[in-house]
Amino acid sequence: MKFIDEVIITVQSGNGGRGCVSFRREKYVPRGGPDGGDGGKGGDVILKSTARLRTLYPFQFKRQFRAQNGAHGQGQQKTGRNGNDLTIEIPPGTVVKDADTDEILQDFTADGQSYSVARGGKGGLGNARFKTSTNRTPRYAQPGETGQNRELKLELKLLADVGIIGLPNVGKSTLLSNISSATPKIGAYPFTTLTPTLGVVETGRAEPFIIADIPGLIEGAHQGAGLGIRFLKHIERTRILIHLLDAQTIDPQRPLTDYETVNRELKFFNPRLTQKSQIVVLNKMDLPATDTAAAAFVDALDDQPVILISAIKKKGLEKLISRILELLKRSERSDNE
Ligand SMILES: Nc1nc2c(ncn2[C@@H]2O[C@H](COP(=O)(O)OP(=O)(O)OP(=O)(O)O)[C@@H](O)[C@H]2O)c(=O)[nH]1
Ligand SMILES: [Mg+2]
Repeated sequence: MKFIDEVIITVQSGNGGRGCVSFRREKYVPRGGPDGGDGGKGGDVILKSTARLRTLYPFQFKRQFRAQNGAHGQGQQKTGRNGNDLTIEIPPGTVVKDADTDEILQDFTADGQSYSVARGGKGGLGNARFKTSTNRTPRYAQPGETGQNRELKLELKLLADVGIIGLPNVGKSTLLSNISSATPKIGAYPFTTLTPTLGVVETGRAEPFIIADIPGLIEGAHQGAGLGIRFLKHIERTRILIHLLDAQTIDPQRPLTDYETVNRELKFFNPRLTQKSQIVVLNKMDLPATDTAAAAFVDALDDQPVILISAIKKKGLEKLISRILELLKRSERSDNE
């Protein structure tokens, strides 16, 4: 499941400050010696991975980065201040390439790694440095070194944070298409989705998250029925699952049948998948007679909260997204512990 986020940014490290040409002026010392200080070093541009970010989304708004220049040197041997380094945060999983050569500069695999991509220019030496026995009044100083300007390509292989599971035809792809940027195929028949699809959900409230719609599961999928369960490997690394059900196909007499079927297949594939946080969602609540089925389902499920939506009418989606954000936040905290 390849889904790559890619962005090109320009970084510029700070220029070094100019060295200063200056001579001491003191009472009774008509011709003081040179006292021009050195220029400060320009700031570096540093990339740093942080687990707080999951996408390259912030770079949609800002693509040019500049570290501070070093200050110029001054008289009385005053060295100019060094420019501040500029740290750019990127999500773990980002590969940084030189945009011109495509050479890989750094592969950020974990949280908290940093790498300097552009070194700040050195400060120029002030004239005080050039005093010699033969030249006691040097009238020159060095200019500061110019900072580096680089184009970088950031590439991030997206991993899904949230997986949507459920029987065929329950509306998984419809849900994906209505909350994310993805445009999966939707059809009024089972197995419309043949391969997993990823979408980015931009909520405006938090970091965007990645959601994966996977092909429908059916009873016996672990033995190869339908499309089988090999797609489940794509959700092994998600933080949470949305278990989507079609409210219209729920039999009020045995409301948990579909729900249990899917959970059973998950367990056959990998028992650890059943321990992931699941958000149970009943879809197609716009259809007639779904209220009764939903009530029976909620009753039978007992302690677990159930979210009711109509993916097609975009009803209840805000609530679902809030719940996802809440659980993602919680799972982040437990990752850091
Ligand atoms: N009435 C109603 N129909 C819906 C809703 N959501 C999806 N549908 C319809 O249900 C059918 C299946 O939708 P899909 O989104 O393709 O379902 P899926 O779960 O991705 O199906 P597979 O990919 O085959 O597993 C389509 O005809 C949709 O228009 C809903 O909220 N209400
Ligand atoms: Mg589908």
